[in-house]
Amino acid sequence: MLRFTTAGESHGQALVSVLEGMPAGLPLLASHVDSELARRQQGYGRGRRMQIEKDGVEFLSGVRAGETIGSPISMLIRNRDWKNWQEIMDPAPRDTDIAGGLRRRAVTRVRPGHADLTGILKYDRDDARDILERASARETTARVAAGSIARRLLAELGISVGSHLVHLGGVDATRPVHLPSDLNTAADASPLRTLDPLAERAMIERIDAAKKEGNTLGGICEVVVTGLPVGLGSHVSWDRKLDGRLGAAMLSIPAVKGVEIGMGFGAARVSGAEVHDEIALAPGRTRAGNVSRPTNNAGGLEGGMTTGEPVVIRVAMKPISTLMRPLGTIDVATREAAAATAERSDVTAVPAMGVIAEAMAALVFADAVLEKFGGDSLPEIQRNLDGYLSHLAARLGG
Ligand code: EPS
Repeated sequence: MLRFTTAGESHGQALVSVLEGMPAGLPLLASHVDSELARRQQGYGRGRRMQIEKDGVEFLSGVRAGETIGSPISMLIRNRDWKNWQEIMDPAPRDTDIAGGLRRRAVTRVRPGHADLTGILKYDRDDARDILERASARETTARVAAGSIARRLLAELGISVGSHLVHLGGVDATRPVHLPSDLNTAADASPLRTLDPLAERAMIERIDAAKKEGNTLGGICEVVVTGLPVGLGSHVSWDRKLDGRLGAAMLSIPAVKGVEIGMGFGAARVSGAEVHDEIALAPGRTRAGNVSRPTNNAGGLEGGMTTGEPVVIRVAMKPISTLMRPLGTIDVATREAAAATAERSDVTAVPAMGVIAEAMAALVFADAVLEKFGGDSLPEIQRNLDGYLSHLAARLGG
């Protein structure tokens, strides 16, 4: 239904994002995308690169007079830092002098945990820059651009996507029993996007200490999607189950190593009576099929389909693999033991990862919405959703 692809190197001229399958008639301004790009650039613990960039989108196609027109939406986001990398990143062949200079600046002390080593072996390159430029999480800018349009579609249908940080570098945040109704406004007010001010202080201390040590930190964000109608996704085939589609989307984010839905791994440690969410009639809860649950341990998904309760996904990110106090490695040019390359990088990017996870969730849910409600224009999708909701309203004594 919905397809997107990205292109671009971290220090190349620009990033490109192409999103295909959005209906016509969706109001869309560059500022809708730019505000999400700005959210991704925030977060305590980021390096100097984020002071250089000020990400902004240029629509190249698919949008006219403030509305989508149903054609592929292509977007360009320029890298401001490119002007400092033009010679290194130049696509043209080099003369011998320049080639010699660039060889001396090649990245050959491959970083443990990064794509450097596996990438040069697989793609048969001598300079790990050919790998790291694309493996860089800079690419996620283009995902957030596509995700911000998916988010616009969902918003028109009453569905919202938010996130907050629940763990950083060994410090847990206490999760409020009731999340704020505008989750992102609350989370974005914190430099770490966490709702626990005490934990926030401890996390900032950890980040400062890690920076002094030349070390890096990982963490966990929780994505929450509300307003979903029951029955997106399907139980009938493995590749239509939303748990799997969300898992794949989240695990594709650089440095993400784990995903939990609802109670997640915790559900494996206790009995069924402590896990499954009991069902009661609740007329008027149309999107949930006129039922309610005292708990949401399922995280809003049963049988690969939305239940109508909030979808809750936790996403775990490992520490960034570029350490300023480098780990031991080999130099692939000299074949000697060496300290890994220490390029400028962030101490942590977990707050940004939450925004990226929101974008990926928005893309998965926009796809699931288009699958169920179809339609080539926004009004057609709205009519189809309204028809489904009035059918649901009449069921189970609603
Ligand atoms: C990154 C290294 C840093 C980060 C970058 C990801 O960039 P640089 O090497 O230019 O200092 O800032 O993240 C972004 C540029 C971004 O937009 O998120 C890496 O090696 O993955």
